[in-house]
Amino acid sequence: MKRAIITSALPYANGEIHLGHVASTYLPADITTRFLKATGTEAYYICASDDYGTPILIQAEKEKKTPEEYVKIWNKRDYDDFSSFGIGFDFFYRTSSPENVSFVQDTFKKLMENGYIYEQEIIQFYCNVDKKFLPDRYVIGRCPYCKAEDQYSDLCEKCGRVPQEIEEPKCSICKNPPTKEKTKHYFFKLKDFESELNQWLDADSHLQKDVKKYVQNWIKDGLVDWDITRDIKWGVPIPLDDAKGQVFYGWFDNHLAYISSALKYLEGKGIDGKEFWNSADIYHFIGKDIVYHHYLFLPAMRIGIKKEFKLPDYIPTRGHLMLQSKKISKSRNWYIGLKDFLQSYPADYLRFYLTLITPYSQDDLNFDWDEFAARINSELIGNVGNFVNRALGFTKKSTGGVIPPAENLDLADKEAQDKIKNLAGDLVPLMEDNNLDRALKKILEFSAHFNQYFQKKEPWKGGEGTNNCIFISVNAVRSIAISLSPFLPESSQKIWSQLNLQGAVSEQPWSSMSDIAIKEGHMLGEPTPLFKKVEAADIQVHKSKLGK
Ligand code: B3M
Ligand code: ZN
Repeated sequence: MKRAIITSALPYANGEIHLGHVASTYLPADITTRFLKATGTEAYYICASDDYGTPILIQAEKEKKTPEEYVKIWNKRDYDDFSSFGIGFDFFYRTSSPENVSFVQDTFKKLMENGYIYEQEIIQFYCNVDKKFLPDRYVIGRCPYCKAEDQYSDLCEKCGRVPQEIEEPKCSICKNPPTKEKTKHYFFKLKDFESELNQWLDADSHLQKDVKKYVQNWIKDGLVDWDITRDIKWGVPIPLDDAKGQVFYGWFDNHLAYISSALKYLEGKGIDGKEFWNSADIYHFIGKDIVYHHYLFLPAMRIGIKKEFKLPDYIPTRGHLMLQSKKISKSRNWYIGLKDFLQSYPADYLRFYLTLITPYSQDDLNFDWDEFAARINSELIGNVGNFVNRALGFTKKSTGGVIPPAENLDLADKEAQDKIKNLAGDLVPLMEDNNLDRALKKILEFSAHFNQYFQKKEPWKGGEGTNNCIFISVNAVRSIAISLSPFLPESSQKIWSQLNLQGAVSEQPWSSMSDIAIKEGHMLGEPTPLFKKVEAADIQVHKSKLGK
């Protein structure tokens, strides 16, 4: 049996999940996991909240909570929001788990034994009022490049650059100018891995070519070693006596939670986690902003511990979601929270629309309210919903829901049957190559074909081909249910129930969508409309809320 572990970038336990998060990462990972399960792969979808880092500590302090309390709230909220969106994690854990903490510390010790860690004194901002070092977001000031005021010392949000040295620095807590103090930090020798990283990038044929190319250009320009130390209290403690309470940088520990969480889950099931990991296909789904970390830092660390855990096979990388053609921004209220969205529309509407607009590439995508309404109304409801309801409703009306026999197929019937027989095979390469948008469009073509077939056959006239039309159409509805199951888990199960078929649609083998499995004499369930139209007036309201 084939095996797979699927992960998606770990959400910071620091604010709600919004549409930008799910489009590029969680949804494609979820669809892929469901597909792999349907094709008989022993696949597990593992995720966790990313609990450490200065922004989280600062926010917890502002809200007068301990960081532990603070991340616990977001861990639960994120998981709940994902679940209402139909994201079916097999396990959702946290980077602050005891298992991850010890896994990170062990990994560090191994890297040290293998000669990839060194110490170096650096100069760091220090606040004499708050009596602490001020890494990253603890310092604000003027961007030396674009001169924007009030930017963080580790990232200018205006121009997107990482300031070498911020101008007129201030402590972000008390606003006083910091001093500079010496501190000793541990560094990871990323530079040592240039040639091995190149080899791995060359050899892994599943990685996207364009991403590979720019990552290899970075390597050509020369990599710099990573400062993996932070002088704060919130993080994985550096397990050395002279580390003076320092912790690891969040990007040192977070991706190790892919492994530690998988081990925890697998071992809970009585599976040898390491053996499973090393015999599985490893997928890490990410957005393009964290390419550096996943194509360089993560594999280098795995190589550094002698590939005790194998490197990723797939790192599906997608672009950013724009909203009404503008960059998503929480502070300008130009964003849509996942929870809010799901209070207005079913999860499957969003899954449908986002899948259609999200290619397997670095291109940015755009959520547009009017386009959302148009595509739900015409493609989901007008095409799929219409065919399913027509085929099942007509059968119910004309035969009481009993499937009649098929005999003497004409050309159109045969062509229709061939479509059913080819569907699973047509979809497999698209799904395997991560072209989920194209796979969904194929299913829509299939449904459109059957709408036309039904229309041409005019079964309501009760002519000769009526029984064949019913028989084949109902079987096509079954194929649609199975093929849509990874994309639209809720709606496909509804279709399945209306067909009165046993078990869950998600448990059906992928290839079985191409069987003519509904036989003469089968009795249908109760056909009811699957979807409700998206109203233009509501869309106006949603649009008017943005930016306010
Ligand atoms: N927590 C979120 C981000 O930068 C970050 C991902 C961690 S993946 C190991 O998108
Ligand atoms: Zn700037």
